[in-house]
Amino acid sequence: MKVYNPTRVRNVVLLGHSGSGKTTLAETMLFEAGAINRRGNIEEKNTVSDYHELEREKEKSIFSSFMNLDWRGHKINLIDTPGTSDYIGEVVGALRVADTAIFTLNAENGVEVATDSLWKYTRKYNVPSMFVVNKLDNERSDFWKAVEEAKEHFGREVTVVQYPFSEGGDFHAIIDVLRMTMYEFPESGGKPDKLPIPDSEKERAARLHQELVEVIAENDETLMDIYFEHGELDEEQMQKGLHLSLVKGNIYPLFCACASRNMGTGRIMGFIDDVAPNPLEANPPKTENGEEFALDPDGKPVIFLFKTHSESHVGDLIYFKVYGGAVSPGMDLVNESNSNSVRLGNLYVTEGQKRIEVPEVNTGDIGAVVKLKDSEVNDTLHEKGHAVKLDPIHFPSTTIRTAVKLTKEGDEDKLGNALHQIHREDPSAVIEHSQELKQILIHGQGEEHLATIEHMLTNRFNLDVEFVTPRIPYRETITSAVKTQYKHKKQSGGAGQYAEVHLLIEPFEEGMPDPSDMKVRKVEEYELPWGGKLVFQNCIVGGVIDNRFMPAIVKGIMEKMESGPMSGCRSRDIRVSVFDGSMHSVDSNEAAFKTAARMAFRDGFMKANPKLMEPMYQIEVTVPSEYMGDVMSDLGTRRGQIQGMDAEGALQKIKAHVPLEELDHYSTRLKSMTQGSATYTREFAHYAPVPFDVQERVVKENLEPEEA
Ligand SMILES: Nc1nc2c(ncn2[C@@H]2O[C@H](COP(=O)(O)OP(=O)(O)OP(=O)(O)O)[C@@H](O)[C@H]2O)c(=O)[nH]1
Ligand SMILES: [Mg+2]
Repeated sequence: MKVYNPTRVRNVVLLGHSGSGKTTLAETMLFEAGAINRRGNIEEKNTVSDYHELEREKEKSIFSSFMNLDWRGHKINLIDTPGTSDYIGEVVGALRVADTAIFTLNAENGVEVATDSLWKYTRKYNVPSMFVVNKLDNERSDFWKAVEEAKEHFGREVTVVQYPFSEGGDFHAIIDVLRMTMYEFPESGGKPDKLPIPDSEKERAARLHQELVEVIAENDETLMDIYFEHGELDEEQMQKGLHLSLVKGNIYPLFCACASRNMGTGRIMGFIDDVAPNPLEANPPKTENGEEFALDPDGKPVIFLFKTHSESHVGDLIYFKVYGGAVSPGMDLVNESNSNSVRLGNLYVTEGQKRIEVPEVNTGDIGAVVKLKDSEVNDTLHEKGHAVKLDPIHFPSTTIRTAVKLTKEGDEDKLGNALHQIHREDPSAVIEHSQELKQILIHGQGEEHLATIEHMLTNRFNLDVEFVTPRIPYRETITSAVKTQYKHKKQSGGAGQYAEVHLLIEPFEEGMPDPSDMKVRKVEEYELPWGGKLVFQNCIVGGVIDNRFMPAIVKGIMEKMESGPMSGCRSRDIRVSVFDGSMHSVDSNEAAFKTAARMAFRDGFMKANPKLMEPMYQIEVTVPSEYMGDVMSDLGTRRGQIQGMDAEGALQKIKAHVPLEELDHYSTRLKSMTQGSATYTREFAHYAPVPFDVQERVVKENLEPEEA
């Protein structure tokens, strides 16, 4: 395997709605470039990219896969990503290391839902982008409609470089308005003949050529001058202009292909070689502190880990991009996240599942390494004494959660390890071991994402699991102030137990005044690990309870707050003032005061008009206007409170507060209500009182009687 100079490397990510042909396009490119000698396809389940068992079963991509090919002396690293929105975690990692994005559009459907949402990511990362309208052989193919839609959604920067001479079953030739040539393909695809543009198309081709020249000239003063003077740019000038415009995001060139019949990929790869930016020219990454980090091929080695993948018999394969210098096996680097020194083992480039050992990976290039100690996605590795930490990949917040339960006991550790590994490989799946809910939760990106995780737990990790509805982390609080007391007295055999406490229990609010009939001697404020506060005030007069018993009293209260008096859920935002009580010279001890405080608190709490609170989430739904009414009325049935609405082009954004309980399966419902065209994000907002019927139900379900 050759080692390439950074200027000859192109990192290209394929993006687009599921089924638009990314995997097929990648396969065709590999074949055309001679990286494989047999062209697989989705139906026969033998593509290089979709090599996982589950991908073959479902006939779609689930993971990003990394391939590389040589096209005329350039190394093109191709990253094929899944188009299903549930696997967005796979896409954001790939986008972080790509220097060019190719969006595939299905010629039959034009711009689809995922195209829109993926587009937003490329804008966020400033990745130069181009389009390939694929499936032009489809009977319902409508190239010009797809172009119109692309311009509507992504702007007039979408510029036609190629269009089909004819579409549907008769598709066999592409007119290229950059080269002003027609490419005519043999029946089986492959290398086309270059022909003059037929007379019938001359006018249209000339007009589109002119448009292209103008867009290019617009973005460069020198070229503009040449254009004014000569009324034309030559091919070299066009390429230079296209390159500058592409890097600046002033043009999104659009090409044609029929991936399954092997037509059009050669020209696209040529364009990537000649026009797409090399890793030194694309937007530099930022450091963790937001400073730009320029790639220096002659500098000290720096690598960024962006993907972990586990292969049987190999263990974790970690993909990295080199952001400075060059790395080779045996090199010692420091992992900036944990300051550990790590030695690089064998280095590879991959062709889907196949690993090819390489002696070195240069700046800008992508490689993979096995058995890298104590390292994971988002770590930066650098030479000792040359510390740098690159901005991590920001994975999207999750939209769905489930609880996972073992169907038989005894596999707890195995389940824990499996979930840890799943998160390592896919940080967009978040695992939560909730002590509070006594459940293990998996948070993910959609129903299909969770189903894939379940499949992995069952098939890859051989676990018998069940996904069940997660409990809701309710909170308890009180709404009025009460005074309460409890005397704990026990005489059993030897030493007895004695403690008496009198408490004032009030709903806590910031800035509330001291109790009017007490003198506060000491205030302690506790931030509760589950949110909210406990404020404890010592108002004892005349030393009726020793100071040394105060911590035990707090402990007793805290215990009851952790397992709330009303429903066993956690309590919050309460002020307790201990103002009276008594002790016994022999029988009083910490345990006795803890019990007395716990019981007094419990009794008082129940008399203080307790209220159950539920977590409210701030959600933001993005939906085409025509489904707006349906989404709004559905939110009404979910006890949603609309906070606001905003128009964004043809889309509407709805902001609302919705109880977590009502968000179970919301992403699925939203998809089915809007034919998959709506997306949503969610984030915890605050706690709010639950309706009376919910409170009654939860209390009944959870309350266990308690003895002192
Ligand atoms: N007629 C026709 N079918 C194609 C073409 N390209 C791909 N297909 C078919 O379209 C289907 C989807 O293709 P994929 O390559 O899996 O699409 P993808 O974009 O990778 O989809 P995801 O992996 O789900 O994101 C498969 O059945 C392909 O055989 C094409 O140019 N013409
Ligand atoms: Mg695919």
